[in-house]
Amino acid sequence: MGQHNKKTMTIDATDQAAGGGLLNRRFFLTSTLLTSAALASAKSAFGQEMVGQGQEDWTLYPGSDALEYGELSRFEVGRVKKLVGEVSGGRTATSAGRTPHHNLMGTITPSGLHFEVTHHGIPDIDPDRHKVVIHGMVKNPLKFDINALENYPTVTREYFMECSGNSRICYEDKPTKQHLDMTHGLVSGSQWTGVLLSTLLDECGISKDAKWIIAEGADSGSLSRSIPIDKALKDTMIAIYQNGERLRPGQGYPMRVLNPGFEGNTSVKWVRSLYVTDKPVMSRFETSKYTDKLYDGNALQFSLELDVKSVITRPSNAMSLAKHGLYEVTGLAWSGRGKIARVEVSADGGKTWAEAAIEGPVNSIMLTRFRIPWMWNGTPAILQSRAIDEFGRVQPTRKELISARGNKAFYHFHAIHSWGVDAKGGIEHVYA
Ligand SMILES: Nc1nc2c(c(=O)[nH]1)N[C@H]1C(S)=C(S)[C@@H](COP(=O)(O)O)O[C@H]1N2
Ligand SMILES: [Mo]
Repeated sequence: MGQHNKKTMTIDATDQAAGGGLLNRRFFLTSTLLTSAALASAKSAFGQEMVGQGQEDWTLYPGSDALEYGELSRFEVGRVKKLVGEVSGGRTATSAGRTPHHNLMGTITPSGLHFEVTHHGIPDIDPDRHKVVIHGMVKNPLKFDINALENYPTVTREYFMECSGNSRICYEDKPTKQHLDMTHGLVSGSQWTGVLLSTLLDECGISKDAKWIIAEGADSGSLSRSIPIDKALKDTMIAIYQNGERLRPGQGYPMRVLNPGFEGNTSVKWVRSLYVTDKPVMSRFETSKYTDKLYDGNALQFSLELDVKSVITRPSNAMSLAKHGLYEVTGLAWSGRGKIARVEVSADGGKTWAEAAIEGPVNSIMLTRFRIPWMWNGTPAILQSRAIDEFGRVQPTRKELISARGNKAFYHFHAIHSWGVDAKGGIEHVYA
């Protein structure tokens, strides 16, 4: 370690970090790779040699004008969310768009690719006619529109959002042929700006007997959820901006609740009422949905905090390995309780593990990117990642999770995910 100076493709014993070809996470820092593509040369406008550049069409004519709102390159238009609708009584009940993490890098999900779950459709809200009212066990009930909210001190923080139904397909008996968007597309990361709910509650003056806040949305089904008062006073935010812009309609325009690290359903979009009370409301979304059935048929309610979880996004099953050689294995890790402390990667189905490099700064309750070099020599492999958070919570194996949660479990799947790589470089979801 530390001995290698800019070496090329030679790998020795000190580079090996675990079985199956996983290399030390510092390998990329100390080595350069030989690229085999031969470089052709051309001349620039000023006559300099321009290695590897031809005189393509776009260099010969003026391009198009600037746009009022930028858009994707026309060569990138297929990189979209995966839409899934659930039909009930002849109309779409729940509709979801899932983030294609296999196409993305970094930790901020572009707003247009942030996952969306809507149980009653996306309302078309005029911000001049929308208000949120804080009432119930308070001294002064108050109403805020978006302009009023903007006059309060705001905070800007990065948080992931995850639906507790994310990865539920992985509870099923057989691995899925669907891509990463169907197994892990209900989690995204954003930079959110808004007003802390504690700031607003402080102005309303809540009763000392207050225990819950019932948040209700202005969508046609008035989705409502009960938020424990401790959470509301700690870090719940009324978000009005996402990644520097006003919220997108699908994310709750013009204002939403954001409960960092809690299951996504509690982050009520299009929020219009915050009712301070001493008991939970027992709404449809905390009784018939978003509860956890146990072995004995009883159900756990209010399992709100999300677990520690990770997934390898590249390589994954929407792609294949074209040739033997050096790859970067990368993915995302997150914890509903705090920071990711460590991520380990295995190429042999969990027999041996190597520590991945974590790309900082690591934010609390936010997606964290990890990466590790991997030399694939053509032998079948099983790639896995295992996240550990700052509280020592370790992502379990699928077997461990199912034996702890029971076979009736549906939400909060967070076990280690396995990608099987065959001798031809094909990649499939497997259970290992
Ligand atoms: N009013 C309202 N809020 C809602 C929903 C909804 O259907 N209506 N869906 C919830 C669910 S199930 C999740 S997972 C998150 C998703 O937030 P996002 O769509 O911004 O990713 O919003 C929650 N808030
Ligand atoms: Mo959800």
